[in-house]
Amino acid sequence: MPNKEQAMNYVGGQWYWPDGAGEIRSINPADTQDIVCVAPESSAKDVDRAVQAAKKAFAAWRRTPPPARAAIVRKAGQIMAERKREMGEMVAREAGKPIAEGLGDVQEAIDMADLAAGEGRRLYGDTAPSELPSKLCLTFREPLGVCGLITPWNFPVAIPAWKALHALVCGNTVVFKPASDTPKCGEFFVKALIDAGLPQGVINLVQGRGSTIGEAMSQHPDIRLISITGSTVTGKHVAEVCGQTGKHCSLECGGKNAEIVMDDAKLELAVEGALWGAFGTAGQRCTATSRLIVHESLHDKMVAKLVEGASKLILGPGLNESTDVGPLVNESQLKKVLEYIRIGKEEDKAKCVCGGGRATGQAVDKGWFVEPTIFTGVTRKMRIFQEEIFGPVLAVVKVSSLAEAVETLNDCEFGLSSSIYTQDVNNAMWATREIEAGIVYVNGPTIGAEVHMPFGGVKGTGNGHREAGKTGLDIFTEWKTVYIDYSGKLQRAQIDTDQVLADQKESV
Ligand code: UN1
Repeated sequence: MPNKEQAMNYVGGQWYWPDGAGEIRSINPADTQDIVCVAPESSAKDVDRAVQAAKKAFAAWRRTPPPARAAIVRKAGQIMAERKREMGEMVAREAGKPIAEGLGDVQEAIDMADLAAGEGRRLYGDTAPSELPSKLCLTFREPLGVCGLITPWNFPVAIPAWKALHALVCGNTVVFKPASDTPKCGEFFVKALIDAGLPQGVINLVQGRGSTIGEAMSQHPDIRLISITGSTVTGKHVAEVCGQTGKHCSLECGGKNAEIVMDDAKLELAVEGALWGAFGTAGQRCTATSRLIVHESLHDKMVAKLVEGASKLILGPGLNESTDVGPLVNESQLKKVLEYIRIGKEEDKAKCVCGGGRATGQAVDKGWFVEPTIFTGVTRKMRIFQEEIFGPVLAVVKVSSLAEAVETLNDCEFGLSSSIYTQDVNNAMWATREIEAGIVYVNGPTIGAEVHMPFGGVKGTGNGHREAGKTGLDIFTEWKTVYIDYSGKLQRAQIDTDQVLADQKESV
């Protein structure tokens, strides 16, 4: 293929293709004949090269005043705003998202630049009194060093931004591995930072497979933190390796998010929320609605409206303005989702009331499209209720009370996002307290997180960290505690404190 577009590595300020590296093809999932680019199958050697560059750059970057670091991040945000259309179109082409969602992805990165840049003038620490006279206690946030960032294809600009922009403002240097399905989007993101004036070696981009590059990053002794968004299986493995090599590790893994609809809910609103939550991004969001828990009094009406709404959704390439639902990202994902649909059809009592197969027709024949699919009669033990499918498949469960609804929602290994539709504030607040999830929406779908709020989940979804928000800073910094003694003598904590009180009494 002459003149084929390449997505290269960027290390120490140089773009390069590793000698003899194999090619990973980035394919437009809506038209598998369209090869977006090829990326190198980099090796552990490339990871090491990137880590050495990041280590070298760290010495100066950590001493750069945070407002100066933030100025570059702000500029990168402005550049992404200028390139929003071009980047959004690349998201639509490479990841298959409808163009409005592609633009939303880039907007989320711009928003994140705005948030992270502001932190350059905060990064607040604490001051505290000492138990001893003429002594002062302070805390400072310090960068960790080289951070390894492993990101998914489904938010190929936004999630790198969540991770990298906080990491950089905090003074870390970065080795970034984008998903092998979306190397070009990863490159576009890095280019915005380079063009904003980020010094050489501060961000390094290594393209390749997770099994090689992610593994080499997790193993590397000079990487201090791995932050990964991916499947629970991969996340757990990375956490194990990080444990063995003494790294920090922040995990953002699977979800099986549910929308609860109570008997007093505004039905149209709940239906709209479920359609957007379940079929937006073709169900390929960590926050997608994959379970719908409906009060029996509304169940039949709601299912009928959902089926009507789902069958009206327009499937097609993301670059078509009229598309509502794009393709699945790759062939193995297509096979996995179709397999789950097959399992659902065979599961006891579950009934496929909408979709249920690969989509066909002129607009979709060239790509990996699956029909928006709805199962009713689902019960808690079923695999389509319990397991993350990451596709346009919604499992509907009928319940008869709020307590049963919440118990049903919680009966699952994941805990990322959740939602409840009700007009009753008491029920909403009770559910908000009882739901086991990192995010709860009241009268809104399970998707729609904003960058200035903490993002993450409980149980199998993560390991206690929250990205974005102000909590993102905790992932990318360590605390340094400083005591300043200006008494001019040795003062012993915990021991001389009695003497301090005695001296105090004497002087009264
Ligand atoms: C993800 O699903 O991987 O709330 C991230 C949302 C988006 C972020 C989702 N703002 O759905």
